[in-house]
Amino acid sequence: MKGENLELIKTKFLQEFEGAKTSKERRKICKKYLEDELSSVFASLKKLSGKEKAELGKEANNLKELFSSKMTMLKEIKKEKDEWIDVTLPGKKPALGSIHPLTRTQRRCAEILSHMGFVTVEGPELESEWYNFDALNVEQDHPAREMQDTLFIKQKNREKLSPRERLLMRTQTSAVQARYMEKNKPPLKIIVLERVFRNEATDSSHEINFYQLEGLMVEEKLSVANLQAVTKLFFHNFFGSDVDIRFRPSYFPFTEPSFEVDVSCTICKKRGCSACQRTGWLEIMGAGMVHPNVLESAGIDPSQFTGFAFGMGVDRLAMIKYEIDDIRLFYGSDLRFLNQF
Ligand code: FA5
Repeated sequence: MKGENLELIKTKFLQEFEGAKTSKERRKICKKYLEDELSSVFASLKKLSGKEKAELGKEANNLKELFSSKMTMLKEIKKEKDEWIDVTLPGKKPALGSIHPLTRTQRRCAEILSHMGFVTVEGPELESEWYNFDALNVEQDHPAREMQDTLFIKQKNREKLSPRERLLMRTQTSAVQARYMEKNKPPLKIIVLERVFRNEATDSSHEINFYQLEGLMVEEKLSVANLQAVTKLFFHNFFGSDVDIRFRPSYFPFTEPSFEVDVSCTICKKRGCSACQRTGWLEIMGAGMVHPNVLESAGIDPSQFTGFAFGMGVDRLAMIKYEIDDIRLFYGSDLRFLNQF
C-alpha cells in the first residue's frame, strides 16, 4: 500500500461520483467505496508498521471522511425530498357516511311530535304475549295471533306458561302503550319509534321487520276531533300543507271507534298513479280512541279518562317522502341507494 494508491482511489471515486446520473447511483458508489475499497485499504494497512502506517492511516481516514460526507449529504437531500409537502395541492376528502333515510324519517317524526308535546318512550323488541295482545284487548283466537303473522319464541312447555311469560317478537309498537300505561297515569302524551316484526312474505311494500311510529294521548275529555287535529298537523308538517287527510272506519281490537287514515297521494296529487293504485290516496296508518278495556287493563278509569292512539309504518312514510318504490331497499345495504341521501 502506497500513498499514490490512495490518491488513485480518491480520483476514481470522484470521477465515478460526478459521472453518476442519479442520486441512487451516487449512493451505490459511496456504499461500494465505503465498504469494499476501504476495507481492503485498512486490511493492507495492518501489514505496515511505524511511521508509514501512521501516515497512510491518516490518509485512509481522510478518504473515509470524504466518502461518508458525500453519503450523508445524499441522505439529507433524499430526506428533504421525501418529506416535502405541496401545500397548494387540494386536501383528501374524508369518506363520510350519510344518515340512513329511515333514521332521517324517524328523527323528523320525533321532531314534529316533540314540538307538539309528545315524549319519546321505548320498549323491548322481545315482548310478552300479554303486552303485545292480551293487554290490548286482542282475544286469544284473534287472527293476528296466528302463526303467519307473529314470530313466536320457542319455549319449553309454552302452553303451560301464562301470557306474561310467553314470548314473541313484538308485532306492533302498541305493546309499548300497554306497558307505559301500566306504570304511568294520565295525562299521558307519548310516542314510540321502534322496530316491529311480522312473519310475512316480503314484497315491495312489506318487510318481515320494519319500523312503526306509535302515538298515544290519554287525558280527560279527549275526542276524535283531537285525534284528527294532531294527525292533520303531523302530516302537514311532514309532507307539506297541500296533503289531504282522510279517515275511514276500520277495526282494531284496542281502539273504538277505529280508523284507517289515508293521505292524498304526494306523487300524483290525487289524479291517480301506480303508487296509489289509481285511487289518489295512500293508506298510511291505523288509529282510534283507546278501547275502555285497554285503559281498564292498565288500571286507568275509562269513565274519567279517554285517549287516542295511532300507529303507522315509518318505512312507508319514508317511501312516500323520498319516492322509493321498494321497502327492501332500506335493508339491502346497497351503497348506490344509500349514497343518494
Ligand atoms: C297496527 O300495527 C296497529 N298497532 C296500529 C294502530 C295503533 C291502530 C294504534 C290503532 C291505534 P297495522 O297492522 O295496520 O296496525 O300496521 C300499521 C302500519 O304499519 C301500516 O299502516 C303500515 O304502514 C305498516 N305496516 C304493516 N305491515 C307492514 C309490513 N309488513 N311492512 C312494512 N310496513 C308495514
